[in-house]
Amino acid sequence: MMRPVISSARSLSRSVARQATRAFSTQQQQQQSRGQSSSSSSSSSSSKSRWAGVFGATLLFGATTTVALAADDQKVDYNAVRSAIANKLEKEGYDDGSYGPVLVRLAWHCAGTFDVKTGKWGSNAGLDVARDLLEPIKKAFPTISYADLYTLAGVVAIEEMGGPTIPWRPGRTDATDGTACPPDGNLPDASKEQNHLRNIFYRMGFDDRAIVALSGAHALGRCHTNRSGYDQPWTRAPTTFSNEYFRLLLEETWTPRKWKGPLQYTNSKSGSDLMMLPTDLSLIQDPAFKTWVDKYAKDQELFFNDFAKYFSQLLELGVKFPEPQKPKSLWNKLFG
Ligand code: CCH
Repeated sequence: MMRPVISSARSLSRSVARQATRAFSTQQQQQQSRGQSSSSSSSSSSSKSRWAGVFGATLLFGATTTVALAADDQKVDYNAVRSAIANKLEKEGYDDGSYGPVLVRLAWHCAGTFDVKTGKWGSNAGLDVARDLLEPIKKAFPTISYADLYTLAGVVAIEEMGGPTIPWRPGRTDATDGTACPPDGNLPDASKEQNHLRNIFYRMGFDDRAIVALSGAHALGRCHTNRSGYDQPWTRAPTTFSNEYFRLLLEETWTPRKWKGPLQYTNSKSGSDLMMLPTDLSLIQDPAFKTWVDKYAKDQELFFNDFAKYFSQLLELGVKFPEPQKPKSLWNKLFG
C-alpha cells in the first residue's frame, strides 16, 4: 500500500498549501465535468512527482488542515514560479514588447503532439527544446519539471495578457530519454485546410468547437519569416488576449498576399498589415467551424470560458495525475 505523505499545514509554506488547494479543487471540478471515474488515474499513485491534495480539514479530533504533498512538490513554490514568469514577460525591443505570445506557443507545442488512441506524447514527454527565457527560472526552481514550467508559463502569459484564468496543476514529468519523443508531423501544418486540422485535433481527442476556440490564441503574437516562413501578426493588439482574431476573420476581406513567401492571406480592405494562415481561413470556409467563429466573435465571455477549458485540457493530455489521498477513518487512525 502506498505510504501517505502527510504533514501539518503549519510546516508548509502558505503558498504551497494554497496551490495544493487550488489544484485539488480544480482536479475535482474537472473530473466532475468530464465525468471521469476515480479509477482513471489510479495507476499514477506510484508516479515520481507524486502530488496530493488538501483534505480532511476539520476531520475527527478537530485536526488542523492536513496537507499531503510528495517530497518533490514541497520544494516548489508555484506562486513564486508564477511571479518569476510574469516578471519576464515584458521586454522592450522584442517583437511587440512581450514574450507572452511565444510562451503560449511553447506551451501549445509541448502538449499538441498527444495521441488519444495510444495515450502517447503530449506534455509528459518530448520536450527537447529548452527555452532560454525560462532556463533561469528552472535553475531557481530546479525541482519543477520542464513540462510543468513550460505549460505554467503559457498559462501565466495568457492571464497576464488579459485572458481568462486557466485551471492548471503540477504533475507532468519530463522524458528521461529520446524514445518518448513524438514523430514529426504531430503538429498542424499551416499550409493545409480543415481536414488536416481535424485529423490533428481529433487525434488529441478534441472536437470542432475546441479546434476553433484554441485557434483563438492567434489573437496573440505574430509570424516570423525566420521561424516559420510566414510574416506579420493576426491582430493589431498582439499582446492582448481577446476575441479580436474571430472578429477580424469575419469582418476583413482576406486575399492571397502577393509576395515571395508561402501562401498567406492579407487584409486587403484595411491596409495589408495583418495576416491569416490557410488553416486560419479554413475556420470560416468550413460551415461547422464557422458556427463557432460567429459565436466567439459576438461573445468574448463564451470564448474566454471555452478557451480556458480547452487550453487546460490541452496541457493535461496524457498526464496521469495522482489521486488525492483519502483521509483515514478514525478506526484506521487508531488501529490501522
Ligand atoms: Fe499557432 N502558429 N498554430 N497556435 N501560435 C504560429 C504562431 C503562434 C499554427 C501555426 C502557427 C495554435 C494553432 C496553430 C500560437 C498559439 C497557438 C505561427 C508562426 C504559425 C505558422 C510562428 C512564427 O513564425 O513565429 C497552426 C497551423 C495551428 C493550427 O491549429 C494553437 C492551438 C495555439 C495555442 C493555443 C501563438 C501564441 C503564436 C505566436 C507566437 C509568437 O512568437 O508570437
